[in-house]
Amino acid sequence: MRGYMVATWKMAWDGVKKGQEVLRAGGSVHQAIIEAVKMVEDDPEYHSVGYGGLPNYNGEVELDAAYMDGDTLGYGGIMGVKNLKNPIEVAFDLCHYKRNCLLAAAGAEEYARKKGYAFCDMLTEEAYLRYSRQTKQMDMEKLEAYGGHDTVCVIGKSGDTMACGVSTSGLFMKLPGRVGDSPVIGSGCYADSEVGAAAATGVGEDIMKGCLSFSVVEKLRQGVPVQQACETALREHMERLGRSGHRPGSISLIAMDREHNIGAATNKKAFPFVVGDLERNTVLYAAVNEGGKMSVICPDEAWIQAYQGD
Ligand code: SD4
Repeated sequence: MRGYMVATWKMAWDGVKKGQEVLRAGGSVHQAIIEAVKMVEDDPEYHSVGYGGLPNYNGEVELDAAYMDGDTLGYGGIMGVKNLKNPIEVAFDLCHYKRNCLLAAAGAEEYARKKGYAFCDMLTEEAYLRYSRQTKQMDMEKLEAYGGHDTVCVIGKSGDTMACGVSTSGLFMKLPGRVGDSPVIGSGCYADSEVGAAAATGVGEDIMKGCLSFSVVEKLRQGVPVQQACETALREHMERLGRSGHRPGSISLIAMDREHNIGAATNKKAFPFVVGDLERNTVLYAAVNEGGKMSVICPDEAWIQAYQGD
């Protein structure tokens, strides 16, 4: 498949549609990506991004985000930030700087306040109820952060410019201060307009061990076709983790090359992703993994109805 935008999970559908409208109206690829991510951040229905994100062990929503401009290789990221309405805006802001482009916790919040970004209470009643039910059953000694994943990652291309934005509340019940792959350059995302862009969602600790987004982009640089680049990067990483005796959690990848070709791979059974295609349609696809053999399908209505995730 080929497209102008590709984004992780079914939840990105409305955002990709909005991003396409921005492009159609003459907006930049950066505006399109930011609008797409913000739609997911603002929607309380989605429990691992922005408002309504599930909290950490202390009941606080801690947010991570990143943005990479593939023309300049400018990279901005924030991590462990509380009560910031749209983390992606601040990550994008920071990608224009040569220094101080990755900010954590209080420092990132101070920067966002000074620049006038909106703050609000990001913990919804529903997220708090889920947290309360969970804490009753939990023993700190046995703490294992929730293994599901739904980070929103959006890659876009317009003209020759490629870019990528990522936003997440990380893993449910994570330890306070825990940071995953999402804001870490080359792990959660990477974009180089000369070559292509890639992004990852899943268990950050496992993704970071392979710097997986950078790994996919480097394969593109070597001339590997984009679908093969995603599959090979993931398979090699899984094999390496296997040799180390580590059993990784779920990992999924999306990528786009500079000819607008799109690839995706997952170690889950299925991983839905959304493409804003060259004919301006918004299309849901899924990478399906049957015993290590990957295929990309265009799911039918029954598949979509049966799908339980975000
Ligand atoms: C993380 N990669 O913090 C993120 C998790 C994720 O939905 O994808 N969450 O490790």
